[in-house]
Amino acid sequence: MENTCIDSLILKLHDVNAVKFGEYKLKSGMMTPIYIDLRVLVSYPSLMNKLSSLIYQLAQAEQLKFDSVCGVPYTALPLATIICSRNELPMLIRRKEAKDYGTKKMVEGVTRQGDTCLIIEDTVTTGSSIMETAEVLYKEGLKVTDAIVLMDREQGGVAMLGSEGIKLHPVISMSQLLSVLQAAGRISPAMAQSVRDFILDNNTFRPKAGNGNLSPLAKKTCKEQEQVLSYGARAKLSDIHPLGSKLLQIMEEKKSNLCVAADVTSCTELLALADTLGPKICLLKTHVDILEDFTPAFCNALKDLADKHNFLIFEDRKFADIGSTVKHQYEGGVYRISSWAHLVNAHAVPGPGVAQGLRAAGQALGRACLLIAQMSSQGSLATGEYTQSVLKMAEEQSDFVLGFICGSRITQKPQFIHMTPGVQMQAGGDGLGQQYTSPEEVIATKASDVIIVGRGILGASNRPEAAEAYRKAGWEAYVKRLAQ
Ligand code: S5P
Repeated sequence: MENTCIDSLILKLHDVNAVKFGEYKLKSGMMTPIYIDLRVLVSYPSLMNKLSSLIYQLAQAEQLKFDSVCGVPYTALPLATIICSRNELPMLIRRKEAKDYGTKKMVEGVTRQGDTCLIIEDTVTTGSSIMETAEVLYKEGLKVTDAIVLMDREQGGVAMLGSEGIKLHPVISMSQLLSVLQAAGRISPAMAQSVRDFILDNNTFRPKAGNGNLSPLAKKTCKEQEQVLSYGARAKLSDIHPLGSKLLQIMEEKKSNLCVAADVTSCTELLALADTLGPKICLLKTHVDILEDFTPAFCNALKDLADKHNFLIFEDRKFADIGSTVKHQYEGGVYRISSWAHLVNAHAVPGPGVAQGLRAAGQALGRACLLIAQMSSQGSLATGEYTQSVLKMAEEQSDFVLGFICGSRITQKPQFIHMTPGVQMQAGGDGLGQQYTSPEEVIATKASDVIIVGRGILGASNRPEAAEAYRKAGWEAYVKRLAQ
């Protein structure tokens, strides 16, 4: 392919504002100095034709073998249409939503078991959109070996798709785009460098791993995977949730990443626990519905202790209903959870509406929620693709979701706080499905941020002493992780 031809198309893309520089907020909430929006192409037919030709030329130059072509909806759909129409290639259309009548097909067009389909995409960051389309095609019995992308942001998409058996062929790379625009005087060397730094710092690919039920996504030590930031540094990130920032500050100040699971059944015992363990913890987790003598006065007393000892309150309610219902459950009923709990958590099973419902009641009060991405119990169904979908849901609602309940770090984005239950000094279980991992393993190896400990402390003859041992172990593991 002629480089000069690509160079002039890059300039043209800049002319039509398909590539913009400045401060843009991505869906994830992350700020980016470069924004690529190829949706505008439909208004520039001649540019569209040229780019489609380039894509097809690349398929030929790479001698790709395929029986049909599918564009990732929606932006790449017209590109695929032009390529298929011009070169008389069979095309497939992937539906984003199944029809609720008739065939309920997710793919339109003729599919034959074992055929190979070439995927076309406009821009790739993580590679997840191509993967989603590939998964729909796999369900139809098709194979996907290659994909072509017009613009690769070089943030890990090639590696991620490669690890899933799909070779990604970029027409234009981020590096090429930056050097052409810089050479043409469209952007300053400083701007080009700031974008390069951003791209380097925000590589999204993490190799998959599989050491046990709770760590399918992060097996390598965290240093190999991420630039490890201290809790204090993360508290100051521009895109962090204010409550996340507050929690990280508390952790840094109190040198504690310990959340105690105060699973006792009397208010008096719980308040006594909060008072004695308060100085050692960053977070106190409650199950308010197991209290036998709950009164609204208890909530006020707990709030006072949270202020006195500088910890946050996390009601482990695990909401799991439609938005409207969880809103009522959160702000109403006997417990009026939103009035006293800084944090709550939710299952992602109902879809994004669950966080929307909680946000509707909690955001104005400065509250936030955690999504349950993985569970510590044996045979948990929250693994693999489910966990990935939870991550996506959190990224889309990062103004209210500040982190996860999980077994190991599931994203390198430092604004998300990872909290891990099922923690005891000794490995083992409780005979009812709970599985325990040590503080060291959870923080230093699985790169989580907070250890949640219940019976490891509650079952000890001296609870404050046990809490101090867990605080120390969790903190030392964190210091070790920073130093790795
Ligand atoms: O996957 C999970 C999620 C949670 S929130 N596994 C858990 O054990 N939990 C909670 O953490 C559980 O409800 C309990 O309150 C605490 C663990 O308590 P422990 O006594 O087993 O340490």
